[in-house]
Amino acid sequence: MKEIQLVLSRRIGKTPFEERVFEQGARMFTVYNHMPLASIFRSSQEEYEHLCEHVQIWDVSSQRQVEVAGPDALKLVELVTPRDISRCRVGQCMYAILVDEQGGIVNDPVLIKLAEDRYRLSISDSGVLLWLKGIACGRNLDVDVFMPDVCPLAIQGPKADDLMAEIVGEEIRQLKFFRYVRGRIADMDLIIARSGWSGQGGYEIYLEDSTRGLALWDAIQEVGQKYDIRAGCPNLIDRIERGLLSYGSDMTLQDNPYEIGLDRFFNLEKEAECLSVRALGRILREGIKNALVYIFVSGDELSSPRHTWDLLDRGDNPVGIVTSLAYSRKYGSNIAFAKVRAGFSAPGNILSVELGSGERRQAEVVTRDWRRVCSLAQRKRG
Ligand code: THG
Repeated sequence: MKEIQLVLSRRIGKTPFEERVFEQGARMFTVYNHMPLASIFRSSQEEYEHLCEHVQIWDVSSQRQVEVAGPDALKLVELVTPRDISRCRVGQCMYAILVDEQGGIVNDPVLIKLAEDRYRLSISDSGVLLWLKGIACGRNLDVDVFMPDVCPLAIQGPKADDLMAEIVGEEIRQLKFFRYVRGRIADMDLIIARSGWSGQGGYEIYLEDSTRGLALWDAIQEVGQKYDIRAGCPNLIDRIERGLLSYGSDMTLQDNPYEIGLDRFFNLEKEAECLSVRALGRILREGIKNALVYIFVSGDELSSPRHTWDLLDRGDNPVGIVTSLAYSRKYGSNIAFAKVRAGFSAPGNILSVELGSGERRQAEVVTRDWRRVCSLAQRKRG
C-alpha cells in the first residue's frame, strides 16, 4: 500500500516525548485525542516479541488527562460512571467506564483519585472534557474541569520491575495493580502507577511538566540500556491476546456496557446519583441484543481491517462485524474481537467473514469471555 504521511499542525497536539519517538524509529502513527500516537516501529510481530521478553518505553501522552477538582468533584464523577467511586481511595486507580443517559459508552478511562475532592480521568479517544464541562454547567456544580499539563509515559514488559526498582527504589516492586505512589526521577516528583495497556505488566509514570519530558525519557532509557529497553507503543497482537478493548474500535457511543462485557466493573446499586442508571436498568430488562466475542479467523495472516468486515451466518445474512484483528503466533490463528447479534455469540458457532477484497474466511466464535481465551485457545489447539 502507498505510504500516507500525517501532517502535524497546531490542531494535533505536541507531546513532550515525541522527539525521541521520531528519532527512535516510529514509522506509523495514528491520531488519538488529537495527539500523535505511534502504532508501529519495525513490525507488530517483532515489537510483540521484544515486549514479551524485555521492557519498552511508550509515549502515551495521547491518553489525555481530564481533571475534576472542587467540592462537587465526586458528585460529577459519580454522575458520569456507573462504577461506585465512593469506594475508591487516594492512591488507587479504577477502570471507570463513562456511560451517557441512554446507556451509550462515552469513554473508558482509568480514574485516579488524587484527593477527596480531586480526580483525574486518563481517557481513551473521545471528547470527555466537553461532556463533563457540559454536565457541570447544566447542573451548576462547584467544580473545575480542565486538562492539566500531565502526560503519561508507559514502561511495559517483564523487565519493567527490575528497571523501575533500580530507578526509584526496591519498594516499587510491592506496588499493587492499579495503585500508585509518588516517586522521584530526574529531580521530578511524579505519580507512578502499576498499570498500562499491555498484557506484560508494568508501570505508567505521569509527567507533570511537559518541558521536562525529554529529561524523563533519557533518564529512564539510560538505566534501561542493560535491560535492552526500546521505544515502543501499544501492540495490537498483545492487546488482543490480553483482551484489552479499544474505544472507537471495539466499543462506541452506540454500544452499551452489557454488550461489551464491561458490566463486570459495576452494579446498579450504588448510592450516588448516576446519569446512566435508569437507561442501564431498562437495557437489562429489555434484553441484551449484541455481544462482543472472541473469534478465530481461519487461513493465513490478515491485517486489521480499515473498515469493519461483515460477519455472515450460514444463510449469508449479516449478523455482526469484526472490530479488531491480529495474527497470533501463540494461538496459530488470526484472533479478533467481533460484535455479533446475541443469538450468534455461543462458542463453537461458525460464521464467515467477508474481507474487503471479496474473499471469505471461516470464523469460529471461541468465547464470550475474553479473559478465558487463553485456556480455551490452548485446549482447542491441544
Ligand atoms: N492507561 C491509562 N490511560 C488510558 C489507558 C491506559 N486511557 C485510555 C485507555 N488506556 C483506556 N482503556 C483501558 C482499558 C483497559 C485497561 C486500562 C485502560 C485495563 N484493564 C484491565 C483489564 O481489563 O484486565 C484491568 C481493569 C481492572 O481490573 O480494573 O488495564 O492503559 N493511564
